[in-house]
Amino acid sequence: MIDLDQIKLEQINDFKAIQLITFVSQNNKFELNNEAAQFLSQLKGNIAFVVICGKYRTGKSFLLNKLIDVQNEGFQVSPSTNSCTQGIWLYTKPIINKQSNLQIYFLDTEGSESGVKSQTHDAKIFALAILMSSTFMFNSIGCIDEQSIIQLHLTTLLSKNIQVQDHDNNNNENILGYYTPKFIWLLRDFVLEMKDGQNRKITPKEYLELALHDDRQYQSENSKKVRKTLLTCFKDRNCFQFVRPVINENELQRVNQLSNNQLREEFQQQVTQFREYLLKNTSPKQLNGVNLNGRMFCKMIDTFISNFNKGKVPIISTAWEHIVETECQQGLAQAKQLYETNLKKYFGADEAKSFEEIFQILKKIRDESFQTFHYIAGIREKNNHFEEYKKKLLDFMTEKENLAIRLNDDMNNTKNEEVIAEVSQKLKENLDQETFTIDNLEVFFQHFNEFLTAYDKKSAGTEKANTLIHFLQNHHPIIVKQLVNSIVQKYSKNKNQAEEEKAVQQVKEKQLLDNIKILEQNIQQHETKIKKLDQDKVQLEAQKKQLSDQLSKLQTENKTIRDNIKDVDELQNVILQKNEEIQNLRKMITSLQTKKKKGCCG
Ligand SMILES: Nc1nc2c(ncn2[C@@H]2O[C@H](COP(=O)(O)OP(=O)(O)OP(=O)(O)O)[C@@H](O)[C@H]2O)c(=O)[nH]1
Ligand SMILES: [Mg+2]
Repeated sequence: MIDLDQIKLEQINDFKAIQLITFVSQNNKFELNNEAAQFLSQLKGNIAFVVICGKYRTGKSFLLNKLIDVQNEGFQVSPSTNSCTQGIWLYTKPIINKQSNLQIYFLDTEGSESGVKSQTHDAKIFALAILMSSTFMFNSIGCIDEQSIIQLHLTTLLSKNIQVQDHDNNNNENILGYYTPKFIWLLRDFVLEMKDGQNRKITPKEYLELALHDDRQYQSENSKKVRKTLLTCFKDRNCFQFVRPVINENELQRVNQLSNNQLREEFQQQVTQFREYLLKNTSPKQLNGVNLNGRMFCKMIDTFISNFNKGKVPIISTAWEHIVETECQQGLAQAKQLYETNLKKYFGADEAKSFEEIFQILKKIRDESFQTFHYIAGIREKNNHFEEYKKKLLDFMTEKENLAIRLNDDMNNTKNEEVIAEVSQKLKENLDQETFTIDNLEVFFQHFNEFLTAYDKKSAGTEKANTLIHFLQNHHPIIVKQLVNSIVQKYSKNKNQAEEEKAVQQVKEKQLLDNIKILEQNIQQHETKIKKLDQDKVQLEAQKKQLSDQLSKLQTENKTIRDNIKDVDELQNVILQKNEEIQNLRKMITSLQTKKKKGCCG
């Protein structure tokens, strides 16, 4: 089996016929040609396939060349009696319906009944042709008669060579009708006038219908069976007639070398009309109601071929499952590729992104990838493989997202470290210089706020807070220590001052006490002196009294003396002397009194 995902897509510029399916007689196997698979896998948009089948040497390849409007570079046409076309061929140039943008490709098949290959082989080619067609053309020479109908006996083998489901084979032929293409019978060298039983002119389509519904008794069982199968399996039927392209037998042999204007005008017109019909009436190739792209078409053929090669009958439902799974795989692969490309595009630069930015980008590329996946894998909602591959994609994207966030965080962390080093410069300088004290806390907070604002503005990423916390954890001991130091310093300064003042006070108190003591001593001394003075006063007063007494006595004596008048002068001197003594004593008393007074007050 060809791994379609591994096929390298190349633009095929030159149009040519390429072999699509080869039959390798040595091992009795069909092969899907690599070049054709490569070509088909890159086809985008709506595509359709018109396939021709029929007896060998009946001008099939030649007619296709005329429909594509190519000559030598078209399908191979040989003048000999030997079977020419082998296997199934594809022409790389389509005819295009510009309105519906449908590319219609032509497939040429090897002629049946060549005698070289078995009927089983012919039936397989016929079955493959039916399975590949959007429009199936059966080519025969002359009118529709018993002989030409029997040529279509391969249709009766269809239900043996194509199975719709892998179970319930009873109704296979009827169900097959839903999977078969449009059927067109091409009548070559047809020169007769088409008329019904009542001799009325009829269209080729009516002619075909009459032939298929003809149930006259003389028909063979084989013929009846073919008619019945055609009516059951092909619901959409039509018929086209062509005159011989040239009249001259010699020219007919080299008909492929003739230019268009050398062909009969009627034949040219019929070709043109038929091409127009195909352009208008061919539908995109579908399976299960879904338009197939080139890759899906390729996968379908590949599955059918491998079934035949294994000796099995191709099962449409199995082929469909393979197609769906291949598309899911393809959807997953393309979505992953797009995701990786977008990741590189948005996260390729060394520049870290902000938290908000990264989430916006991741959402955008997640959506884009998912859309791609859905576009390819969602060929039918809720197909059997969709959810499984969707989960694979989601897991893949989640893993990549986590990685992207981690890488971005790493980038951010490095950047944030640089930012924090830059914006904390001023704060650090002040800390180093121990500028902050308990008395200028507002300055500290101002610096700190400036630092926080600048960091918040310049930093980025989910880990920005952690970087800040880490910084603060490292620096807060310094900040706290410095502030505590400043508090300690302030209070220790106040304490010293208070102690000094207290000491001075104590000295003063001591001095005061000492002074009081001295004063008390003085007072005591003075009191003692006063006491003494008092005693002296008493003594002196006693003395004074005594002296007064003496004076009185003396005065009395004086009087007596005077009376006695004895040595008055001497007595007078004594009196004078005594007066002097009295004067002295008075002075002493006065002085003592003064002293006492002072001692009381001092
Ligand atoms: N009578 C008749 N002969 C034709 C017509 N077109 C082509 N031929 C002749 O048939 C020969 C074979 O033509 P091809 O186009 O190769 O026929 P084929 O059906 O593709 O043959 P295989 O590939 O062998 O099956 C040509 O060389 C012509 O001589 C036609 O419309 N009528
Ligand atoms: Mg041919």
